[in-house]
Amino acid sequence: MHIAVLNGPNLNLLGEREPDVYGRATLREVETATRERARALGVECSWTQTNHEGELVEAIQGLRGRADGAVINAAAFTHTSLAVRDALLAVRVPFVEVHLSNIFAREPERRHSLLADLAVGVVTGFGAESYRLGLEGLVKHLASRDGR
Ligand code: CA2
Repeated sequence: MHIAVLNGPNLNLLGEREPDVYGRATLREVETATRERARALGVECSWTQTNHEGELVEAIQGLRGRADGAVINAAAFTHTSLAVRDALLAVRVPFVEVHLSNIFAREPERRHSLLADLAVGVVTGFGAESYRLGLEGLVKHLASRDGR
């Protein structure tokens, strides 16, 4: 099983600023922890971060036939991008939406996701742990769907 983890804009700054909102872990540390969990679960994991909407769209298009599922933190594009939504609708790869912060406890414009209704589930507000929880939920979902 191959799970792709996709990260959107500004997440490369993680750990450098706004630790009260996003925690102290760097994106590299979140990646390491997520890869370790993936290895323990026996799944392959790829990791991408981009600050560009078109690159995120292309990364999603590239999931077809390559990944069994995806863990996606589209960051601000979660709230704004019909292009990211359309790419997810096109590829129909099962995904879990994750967020470090609890988007429902933040400004009104962050409380709506253009992606969530397409997701298997959403994990929001557990800091770096959101990625691990999202990965575990997705792997269980895929395994039970495939009768494993
Ligand atoms: O809580 C999340 O994971 C978010 O997806 C993070 C996005 C934000 O736009 C979403 O509403 C919620 C922002 C990622 C930017 O991360 C930064 C980290 C450190 C310093 C500045 C930005």
